[in-house]
Amino acid sequence: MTEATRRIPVRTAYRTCPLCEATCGLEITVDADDQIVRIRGDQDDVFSKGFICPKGSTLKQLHEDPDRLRRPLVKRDGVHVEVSWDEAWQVVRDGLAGVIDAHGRSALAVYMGNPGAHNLASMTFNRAVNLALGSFNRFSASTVDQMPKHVAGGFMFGTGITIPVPDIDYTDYLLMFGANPHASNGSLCTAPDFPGRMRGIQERGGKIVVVDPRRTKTADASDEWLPIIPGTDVVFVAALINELFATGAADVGAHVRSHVVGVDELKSAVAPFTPEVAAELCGIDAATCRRIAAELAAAPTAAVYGRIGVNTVEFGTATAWLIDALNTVTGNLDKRGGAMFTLPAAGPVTSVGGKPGGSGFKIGKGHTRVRQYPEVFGEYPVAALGEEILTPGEGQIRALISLAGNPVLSTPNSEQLDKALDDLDFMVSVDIYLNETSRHADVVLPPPSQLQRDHYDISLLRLAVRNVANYSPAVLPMEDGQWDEWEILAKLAGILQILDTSVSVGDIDDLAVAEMLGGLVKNSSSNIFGRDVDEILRQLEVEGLRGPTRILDIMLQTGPYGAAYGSNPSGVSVRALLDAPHGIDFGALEPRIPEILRTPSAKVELCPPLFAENLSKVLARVKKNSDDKLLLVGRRHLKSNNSWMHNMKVLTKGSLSCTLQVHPDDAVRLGLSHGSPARVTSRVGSLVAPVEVTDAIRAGVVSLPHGWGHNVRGTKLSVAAEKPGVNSNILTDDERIDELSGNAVLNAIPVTVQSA
Ligand SMILES: Nc1nc2c(c(=O)[nH]1)N[C@H]1C(S)=C(S)[C@@H](COP(=O)(O)OP(=O)(O)OC[C@H]3O[C@@H](n4cnc5c(=O)[nH]c(N)nc54)[C@H](O)[C@@H]3O)O[C@H]1N2
Ligand SMILES: Nc1nc2c(c(=O)[nH]1)N[C@H]1C(S)=C(S)[C@@H](COP(=O)(O)OP(=O)(O)OC[C@H]3O[C@@H](n4cnc5c(=O)[nH]c(N)nc54)[C@H](O)[C@@H]3O)O[C@H]1N2
Ligand code: SF4
Ligand SMILES: [Mo]
Repeated sequence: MTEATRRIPVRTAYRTCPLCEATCGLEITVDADDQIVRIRGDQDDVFSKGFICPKGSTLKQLHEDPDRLRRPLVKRDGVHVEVSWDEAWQVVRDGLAGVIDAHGRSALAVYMGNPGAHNLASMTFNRAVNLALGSFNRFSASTVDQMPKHVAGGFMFGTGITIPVPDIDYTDYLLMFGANPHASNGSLCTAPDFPGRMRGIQERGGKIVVVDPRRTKTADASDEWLPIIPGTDVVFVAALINELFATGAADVGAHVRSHVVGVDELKSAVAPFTPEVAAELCGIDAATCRRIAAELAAAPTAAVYGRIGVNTVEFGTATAWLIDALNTVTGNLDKRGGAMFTLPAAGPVTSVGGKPGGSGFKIGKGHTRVRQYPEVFGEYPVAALGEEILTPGEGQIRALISLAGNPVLSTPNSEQLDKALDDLDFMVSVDIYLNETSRHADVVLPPPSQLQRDHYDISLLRLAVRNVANYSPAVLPMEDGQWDEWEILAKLAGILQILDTSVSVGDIDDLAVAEMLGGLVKNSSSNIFGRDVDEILRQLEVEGLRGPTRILDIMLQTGPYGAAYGSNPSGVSVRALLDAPHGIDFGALEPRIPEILRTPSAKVELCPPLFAENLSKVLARVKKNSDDKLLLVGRRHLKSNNSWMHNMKVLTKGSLSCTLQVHPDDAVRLGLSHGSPARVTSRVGSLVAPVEVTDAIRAGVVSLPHGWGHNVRGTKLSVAAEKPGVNSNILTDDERIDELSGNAVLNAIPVTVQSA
């Protein structure tokens, strides 16, 4: 008899999975001792309808993992030991005060990792930490990820978060660049059961084309695979647009015509990119390029979508821009079945009313010290973090606060960053594991497990293919003495601010709420404009809300479907969502232009001059690759999640997935055989990985997944250490970034490969 069958479930909880962007609803049964009995897909979830991947049910194993930290750790004589929270906070205060006394606040930095985007506490309280820092040294996983999309959206539509999503449930034609939703379950396109939704396109008689140097599962499930040379998509997309202009097929459509400017400028900008030029550089012949352009033009509706494989490259922003320009000139911007904008229940600013037009998107509010990289979307490129720590001089970073991040495995030239973290005077990690990054921290502050906190996907539901809201209260109670993640963040912010441990978490929470409500009652487009703040605070008190859930309630109530604290009794609030445990569906995406636009012109800027200028450099920089080098790309596996779920035995059992994929022709030429070790060397580093010979990759390209390399001392990851894999970011180059966004270049890395 298994353990699960012995346990008797006494209650069922519904909870959105926080592990990836798909936001699947989970049905979780719990026994009388608050032990998880079973986790499966929630059939009644309004969005995911029962879909679940192999990771979803491992929230149980994650919660029960003996390696997951329960108490704060402090490093003493090089070894981490458990201490009380009071002791930990004192060490935090003293460490920060020491660095500030010696070097000033410009020596402080923060790094925010990916799980923060899936976490209600981080979404509402990371801001307090950032503000209290008193330095501009903010870094995050966004610059190894989607920053190009923020910049493209910012200049084209007016805010960094105005990012269109492919309307996959209604489209007739999906053209995907550098995305593998069969492994990732989709990204910047929140769509639980992405594979099922792809099948839906085909069942409706539509077509899916995948552009990827690897023949992924997604490519296999599609109608056509175009094995492009890595790093060249910018040329191919420009050529598609050029071809549409050349054949007279380019047309933004009557529905947005009066709201789009820059069509002629776009036409000139892409003029050098003929299908013949694309064929030479991208490895996709001119006839195919012309045919795809014609298919896009002819399809009743079409959506073009690009993700990691085209975001983390040298021309990531230009590619992201051109993809949405392509959506526009095929008449598919803001049209059902095309590229559309979500109207989320909770934020951002474009969802709480207001007119088109605004101050627009700007970059360069500050510059990094060493290489003068401009600030983008409130932060600096994480590729520069290592050099900012290691390079002496005024403003050198001496202390780091790492919030839910593992940059040692996830950012470029990670051996350099590993050294840099060793060199710091003080480091704090807020993390559930002692891993490759947090092992450097003087203090590690562990939040409770994913099942012990309230959840709402603020950021991912802003990018969903339907307008959906879903709130889940914590499934399991906290243990005695545990600190919730928002309390940790608020306390950290308070200590940063006044360098005193007596600061009260409740005061910081109250301050944040007062500031938020104060702004809303003065905003004439808000649904609580002119209302009395105290009256609303009293309502919140009656509901017994505090922390992130109180802030969420304000966002929901003042959002587009909001209850507005009594003015719209049938509207949405935390209470309303508690009464709807499977979520509320507000329907399919609806057109939002011009209301959503916040550019100074109040128009869609189809050809921002900065982007056109960047595009003009492409042909000089994107060269044919020399024959002695191979191009390294990354990949994801369904049962892995960036760097941090390799301690779950249920996910890592079976053959090791951290292999170097090599095409059979390259294997023969280089004398490599399946399973044998190969040495891979780039400008910055070298490693040895086992070879996987496969024809599911373009010749001349090799692939390693990221997030591995768990064989370092001083961590507590007993399962992951058994199958450590290698860290692919030893090979990626911190000196190569997309100059418009500061995004790291993680794909199309020139490497040499030899038998080891
Ligand atoms: N070569 C290459 N590198 C890549 C990529 C690639 O495609 N190729 N992808 C990039 C992308 S898209 C991303 S998003 C980044 C990710 O980069 P990071 O965000 O730096 O790394 P993660 O692996 O997500 O690690 C998250 C950390 O948060 C901890 N954690 C998990 N849940 C919680 C929580 O609820 N609270 C707290 N406080 N901590 C938590 C984990 O233990 C882990 O230490 O990696 C990037 N790196
Ligand atoms: N199972 C699982 N799911 C995840 C994650 C995970 O680690 N594991 N991570 C989550 C995160 S943080 C993110 S950001 C998303 C990312 O979600 P996706 O963007 O779907 O990421 P990948 O699955 O890495 O797919 C990227 C694809 O780009 C291809 N590629 C590489 N270089 C190029 C290029 O130059 N041109 C083109 N056209 N293609 C290229 C790669 O071969 C790969 O197939 O996934 C999320 N979901
Ligand atoms: S697809 Fe993503 S959200 Fe859904 S169960 Fe898997 S990890 Fe969780
Ligand atoms: Mo990511």
